[in-house]
Order: sequence, then structure tokens, then C-alpha cells
Amino acid sequence: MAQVFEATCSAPVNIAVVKYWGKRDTSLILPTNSSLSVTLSQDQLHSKTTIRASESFTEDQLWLNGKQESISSNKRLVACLRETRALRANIESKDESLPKLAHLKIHICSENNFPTAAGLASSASGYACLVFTLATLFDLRLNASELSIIARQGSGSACRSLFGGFVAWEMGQNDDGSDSKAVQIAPETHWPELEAMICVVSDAKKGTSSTEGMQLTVKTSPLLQHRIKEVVPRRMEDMIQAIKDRNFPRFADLTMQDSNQFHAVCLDTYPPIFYMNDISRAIIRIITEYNKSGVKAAYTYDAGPNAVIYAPRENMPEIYALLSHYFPGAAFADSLGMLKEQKKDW
Ligand code: 2P0
Repeated sequence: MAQVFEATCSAPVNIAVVKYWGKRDTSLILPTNSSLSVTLSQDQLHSKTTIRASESFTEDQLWLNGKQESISSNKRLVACLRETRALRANIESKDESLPKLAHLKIHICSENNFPTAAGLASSASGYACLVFTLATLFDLRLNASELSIIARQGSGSACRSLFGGFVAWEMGQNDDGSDSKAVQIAPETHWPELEAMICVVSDAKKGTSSTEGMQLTVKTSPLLQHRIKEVVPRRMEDMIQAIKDRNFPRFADLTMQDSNQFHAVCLDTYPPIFYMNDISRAIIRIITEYNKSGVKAAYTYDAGPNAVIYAPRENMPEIYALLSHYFPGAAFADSLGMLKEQKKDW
């Protein structure tokens, strides 16, 4: 019987506090601005992927949340496979004793334990997990920044899920993407009191995909040009400092301002893109009111209506009570975490 090689890994979701929105190269996925995110713990939200390689497989196959999907029509997935196989082939060419895996067909089985494409960063954890599992299967021995360059080509935000804690995606300057990578600003242990609460306002699939939406913004929004040139470079520095200082009010102000500007840029896109709904806006008003006596919580919204609230752990019971008073059953808490390797079989 043909030998089967297998690896299973899981990867976390990250939620940006300085948002990525816009590409300067759509095939290499090179962004128009740097971004910064917080990686959530895997206890609540994660992707989990098993990849098997065997001589007995006749084609590459993919199952996503139990449903078979085409690989060949997915250029981004093909790019991640091509890159990792090329690296494996290179290692094999230098060491004859290694099993020949680079040429084997693979079966990929991946699932998220949360709604896919509902603005809950499913592509981020999904592609981070795919690339981490391929690197484990192929024993590539690359560091997380090096892997982030490959994961970025699956989905931009995925590059940040290769690290736990506080993670910057440096936009880079090179045309080949070799310097557009994730770096860790601080590990999850740096600020253990900081927690994230996710308020699931809607788990419906979003109307405008991030990929399409952001390129329409690049084409049509004058506000985006102001954001990427004047606002984000300074905000990245300020955010890094706030994180290093564990200065929650500063972190919160910057997070809320950046979320607001991201959604302003969506509104400035023509035709406009709306990701927040009436409930999202009501949550903004509640948090703004709650912060009147001092900044105790920060909201942020991605390409969907769901709120993520960052706050020190001690404030969470009060925030949970406040939000569930207005929206019963909508919120659940998560803490910060990091990438976990679960199993590796040879
Ligand atoms: C972010 N978002 O920084 C921003 C904030 C949504 C709003 O990254 O085309 O799914 O795969 O690179 O990464 C969503 O965009 O887009 C995103 P692609 P992606 O988290």
C-alpha cells in the first residue's frame, strides 16, 4: 500500500486595529498601506486543516467545510501550493535521504468553526492554516515571517495570522513582494489583560467581497489616497507605541478612529460600500456613551456588520451586560492567543 504523509494544524483569526484596504499588486497581493492586528485565541475561532500526500492520489483535491471545491480555479490556492512545493523540491534536491513529497498529489481538508466570509476573518485563518500545514508536511523550516510572504499570496490578512499577539504587516517597497511580510510587535503574553469580544450581529455572507470592494475603493476614492499617504504611516507608529506602553485609552482611540476611517473610505467608494448596519451603528453609540467617563472599550468593524470590542478583562463583564441588555445572545468573549501545531505524522 502506498505510504501516506499527513499533517494537521490549526490557525487563529486576527482582527486589525489599523486596517488593510487596497492593493498595489492584485496577483502578488501587495497592499497600499501597512496594517496591524491582534491575533485572537484559538479557543473560540480557528481554522483547522489536514493535508495528506500519497503516491495513490491522482489529483490535488480540496474539501472546505465538508464540501468539495475546485483547486485549479482558485489562483491563490494554486500560488500557495506552487511556492511550497518549489521550496520542498529544493530541499529534496540537496538531501537524497528525504522522502520525495514535492511531486505527490495532495488532499486538503479544511474547516472553520465559525461562519465563512461573514466578515469574521475566515480567509485570514484559512490561508494561514493552509500554508502552515503545507510547511509542516513538507518540513520547510521557514520562520513565521518567511511563511507570511507565502500566506499573503492566499489572502492579504492571512499573513498576520502566522504570529500570535500583536502583528504588523509591513507593506514593503519591492515589486516582487519579498519585503511585504508580517512581523510580531509583541507576543500575546505582553498584554494579558487585553481581551476581545465578538458580537455576531449577522452571520450572513457579506454582499461585497473584500477583494472586489478594496479595488473599487483604490479606483474611485480620493479619501483612500489621503488615508494611505497621510494617516496610516503615522497611525502605525502611534499604535505600536500604544501597544508597547500597554496604554489602553490610546490603543482604543486609535482603533476606533481607524475603524471609522476604513468605513468612511468604503462610503467614499463609488458606488459606495456599506458593511455596517443599524445594529453596528447602535453598538458604536453604546460604546461611545460607555466611554464618556474614560475610555474603557474600543469597537472595530471589518468588512461586515459584526463588532469586535477590545477592552481590559476587568471591564468585560460590564460590557457584556451592557450589550446583551440591548442585543440578547449576540456576544461571546475570546482572549488573545497564538498559532498551535496540533499533530504531525510521518
Ligand atoms: C484587515 N480586511 O486588515 C481588513 C480590514 C477587511 C477590513 O483584510 O483580497 O480577505 O484576500 O487580500 O485579506 C479583508 O481582506 O482580502 C481584510 P484579500 P482580505 O483585516
